[in-house]
Amino acid sequence: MVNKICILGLGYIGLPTASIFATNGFDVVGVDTNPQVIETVNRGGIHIQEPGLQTLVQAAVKSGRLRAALEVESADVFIIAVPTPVTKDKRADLTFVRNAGHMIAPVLQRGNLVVLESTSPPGTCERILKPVLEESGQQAGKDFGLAYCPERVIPGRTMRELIQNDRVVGGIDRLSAEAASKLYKVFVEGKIQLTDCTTAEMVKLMENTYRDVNIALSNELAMLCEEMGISAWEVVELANLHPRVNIHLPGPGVGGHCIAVDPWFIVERFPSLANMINLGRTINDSMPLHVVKRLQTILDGISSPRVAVLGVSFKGNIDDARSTPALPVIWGLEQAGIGFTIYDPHVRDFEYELSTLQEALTGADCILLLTDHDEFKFLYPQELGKLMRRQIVFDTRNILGHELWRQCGFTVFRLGVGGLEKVNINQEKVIS
Ligand code: SAJ
Repeated sequence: MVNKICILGLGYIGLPTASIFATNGFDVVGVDTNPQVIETVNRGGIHIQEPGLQTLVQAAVKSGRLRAALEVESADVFIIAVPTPVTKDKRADLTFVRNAGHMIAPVLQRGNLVVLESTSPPGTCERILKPVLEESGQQAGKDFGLAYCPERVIPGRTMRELIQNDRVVGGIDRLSAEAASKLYKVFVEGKIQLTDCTTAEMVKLMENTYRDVNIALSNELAMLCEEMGISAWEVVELANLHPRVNIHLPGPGVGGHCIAVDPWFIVERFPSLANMINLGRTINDSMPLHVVKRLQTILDGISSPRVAVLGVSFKGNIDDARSTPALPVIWGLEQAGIGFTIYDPHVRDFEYELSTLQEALTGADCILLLTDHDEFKFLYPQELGKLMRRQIVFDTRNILGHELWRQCGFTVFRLGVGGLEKVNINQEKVIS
């Protein structure tokens, strides 16, 4: 009988999961190493912006069923939802997972269940977490259950998707998988599929790797179309009319903490086998440089060019600029001696100074759009153009109304669309 759950890691997965279990009648202790997080949660607050989370945490804490603490306590179930970052040399950093195991081992009791949720390299449960937990003198499978149950939610829809999405549960043995499945059935409305730990670990990695490789295919298509003088956006749109085709969209690079990270966990384990996965990462990580090189061609002939960078978060309509492809693009501008200003309607915290839209555009020769924020779809080129020294726009997300921008005097370039207009800024437009 499960009454008490201890969740290690109160991040964008741990805190929503803790609040959902607490509001479903369990006593939940949320453990985090950050005292500010503990203080915030215990007063019913949140440190993560996620629709619906504040209400749930407030109710859970008020009911007395959710408590945050710095130390792990004995419980019936332990859920590990700690970060698994990738290092600079593209290796999985499992320090937090190991530390979680070492914190649980001293209080682990016979009949307990331990569930790892963090995205991890294949074999982490079997080879890393299991031995650490068995330092308790108990044996996984025989004395306590051990399972792997990854999340598959998208920020902004976490609360809904944690409940509605199907889930995969991998057990160190059948009983562990069934115990974990029974636990998640408390709130999961989707199907729960049972398998073993390593398969479940690989399922999570392949979900994101599929997307990364698909985006790399689209980015390679973009470079081909630039050579051919056609539009990759049109090719993707028309090819996806095929009922079994789903080509993703090109972009200036792949950011975020998942799609750009998870494939490396496979490459690290199988460097000589995971060739396509490795190449996908290489292609996506080459896009910022491709954008800078294309921009240099566009600005060729302009003395002391200045660019207004629009959007630096790693994807549209969020404020997260950590691991954003905009950063290597900006480094490229610096190396190419291209001046720049930056405007982002959502990001407040960034390595470079952020301007207002007006400040960013004033005196600029070219707009470089890097993030697909909805706000940018409603920019009015007539007014913006008056602020600029030259009216050029390089849209790497294909979200602007290009005909309107052209009618307002802009020369429009797009990632993945080549050869349509090679403009010598100081002379006549040359259609190649
Ligand atoms: N991107 C493209 N082309 C595309 C799609 C995305 O260039 O066609 C770029 C985006 O601009 C961005 C990056 O890829 O830079 C990743 O964007 P994303 O929205 O696909 O991915 P994330 O990082 O938001 O993925 C999240 C992850 N979940 C959490 O962060 C909790 C991931 O584990 C999920 O699998 C994913 O959502 C999801 O969609 O399920």
